[in-house]
Amino acid sequence: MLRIPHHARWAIVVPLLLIAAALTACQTGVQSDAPFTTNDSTQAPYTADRQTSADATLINMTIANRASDLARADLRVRQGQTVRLAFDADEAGEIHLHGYDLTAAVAPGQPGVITLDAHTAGGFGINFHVFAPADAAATNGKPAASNDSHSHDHSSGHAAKPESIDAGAPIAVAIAAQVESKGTVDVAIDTEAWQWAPDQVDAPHVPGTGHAHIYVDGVKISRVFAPSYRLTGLTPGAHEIRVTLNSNNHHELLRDGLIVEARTLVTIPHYDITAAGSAPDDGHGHSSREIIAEVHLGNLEVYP
Ligand SMILES: [Cu+2]
Repeated sequence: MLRIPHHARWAIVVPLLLIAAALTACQTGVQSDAPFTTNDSTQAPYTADRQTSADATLINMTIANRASDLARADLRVRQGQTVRLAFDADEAGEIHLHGYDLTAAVAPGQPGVITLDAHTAGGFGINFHVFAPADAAATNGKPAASNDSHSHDHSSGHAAKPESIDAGAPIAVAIAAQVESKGTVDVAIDTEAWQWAPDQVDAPHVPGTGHAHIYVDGVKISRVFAPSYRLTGLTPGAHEIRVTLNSNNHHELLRDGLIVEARTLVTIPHYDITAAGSAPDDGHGHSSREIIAEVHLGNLEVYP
């Protein structure tokens, strides 16, 4: 991979892709590997797990071991269509559709989706960025909790970590993270079939009630007793936020055998962590992330 600035790189590569696409289009008549029809979107020359309708094309990609399960022909769409790319990954990271310059965060159990109006023909790289984990050695790498902090961390306490138990109710959780300035993130927690029970902490399990636990990059930060939580002190870069719903006695809860949890990736813009009050952001969210792997998953080929 060329080590030149992100935007400069695309100033070079996009024109090349457009030229390549033009050349490819000229050769469509003699290509034998992957038929492409321009007059009937329901004729389905595709082999992947996808559906095509008159106005939208849905493509589902599964990423395992940093590789895509889709063949080249599966990533062909017609110019002018609305395209919905859904990514299921076994590792947290970010999908980047080059050219259109669209991104989506993915994590295990949390698919990422990129929706685009394929107005421009060409071949557009789909890359998977994997970010460095939080630096456990750095003292500022550990985010601080600003509320609901408990001195007693029951995940590393005297007793063994409680086993997961069945929720006993059709509970569900979803989270939305709002990145504020200087390493602060507001996390909104949306629950179904669930009552927050802050006064019942440590009491026996009551189906459909309890509290939550919040983690950053796999490290437990705090118990949560309300549908919003403010994280502070996150370092610049990418972080995974995870929230589990827990019984009063701190078991992780299972629904249909799966832990009831929600995850999301956030990117903290650069700010000066040693001098509070200084200008926090260079305005370019990509600049501070340390990408430890960039995997090319394929090209979205938009045909005229
Ligand atoms: Cu707990």
